Amino acid sequence: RSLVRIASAAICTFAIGATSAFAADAVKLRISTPAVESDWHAKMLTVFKDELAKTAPGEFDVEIHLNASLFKQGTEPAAMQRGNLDMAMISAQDIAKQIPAWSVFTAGYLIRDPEHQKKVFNSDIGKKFYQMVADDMNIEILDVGYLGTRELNLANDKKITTPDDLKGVKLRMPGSDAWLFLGNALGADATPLAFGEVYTGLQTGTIDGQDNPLPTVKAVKFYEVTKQIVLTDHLVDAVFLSMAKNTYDDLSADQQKKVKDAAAVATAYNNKMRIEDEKSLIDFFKKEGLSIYAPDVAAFRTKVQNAYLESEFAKDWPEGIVEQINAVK
Ligand code: KDO
Repeated sequence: RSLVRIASAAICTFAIGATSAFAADAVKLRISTPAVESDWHAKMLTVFKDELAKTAPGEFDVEIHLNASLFKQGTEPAAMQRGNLDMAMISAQDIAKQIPAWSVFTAGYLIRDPEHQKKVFNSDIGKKFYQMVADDMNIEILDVGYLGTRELNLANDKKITTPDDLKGVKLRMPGSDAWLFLGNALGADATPLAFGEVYTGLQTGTIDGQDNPLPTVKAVKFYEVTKQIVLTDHLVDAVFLSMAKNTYDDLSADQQKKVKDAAAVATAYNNKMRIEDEKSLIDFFKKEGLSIYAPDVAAFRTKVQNAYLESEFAKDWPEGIVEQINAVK
């Protein structure tokens, strides 16, 4: 009898041990982003986490760090490369710092709309460019998400119609060459500032304006400290939900599939919500007292496209890439 008792106690201990060992074995996925909680791409990370909890219960421990609380904006790729971070939503501008060919996706007025964006990255073009990131940066892109179409958002109400009207306007851009080039190409004086400092910068007047997609202007409440939105539509922007390749390569084939599937569910959610929001937000901003201007988009497009084609960036673009991107229908 006592032997049976000892045996069952041992089984019990083994069972408890097995359960806790399983939990400790869950793959920790720490994600860092500058996004604020109410923005769609932050919510998309919760969708990713919830989806994995459903499809691979107990296998992943997803930790989401918002507001750049873990890593500064733009330092996420290096953090993943050093093995300090598992996941992030990186930008083409981040990637272009290490892979110059990627600067083609930082060019204003190239990607036409969210559907074109999705098609381009799902095509052979996307495959080739994702492979460069895997090979040269040791980062696996899981999927592309639509960050929105960037518009100008200025603190004063001096009407902006053409690039000339932006002369001398201190336009905040995220801090990298590719971003600053875009701000200057629009006709403004581009000023680098981290995302988390933009609200105060607008409030105190250290900057005259910023550019972001409308859902972000709402989520961060930039409308409280600005007076106008200029619908330039200058960049159909993307975020690439990515994983350190070392983390990705350590997963089983089944886990890799589940991670990619969860990323697809998450980006689909983000894209749907963001596109819906972009349609309805103009009224919201009008009610908040902002002027909404429809500028001479053709004038902005011509100036910006010429600036890119004549730029140093374009020298690093693969032969014929602009035509190939334009041809994706
Ligand atoms: C921004 O700093 O304006 C930007 O929109 C740039 C994007 O690449 C991305 O980093 C985004 O901020 C953050 O995710 C915050 O929304």
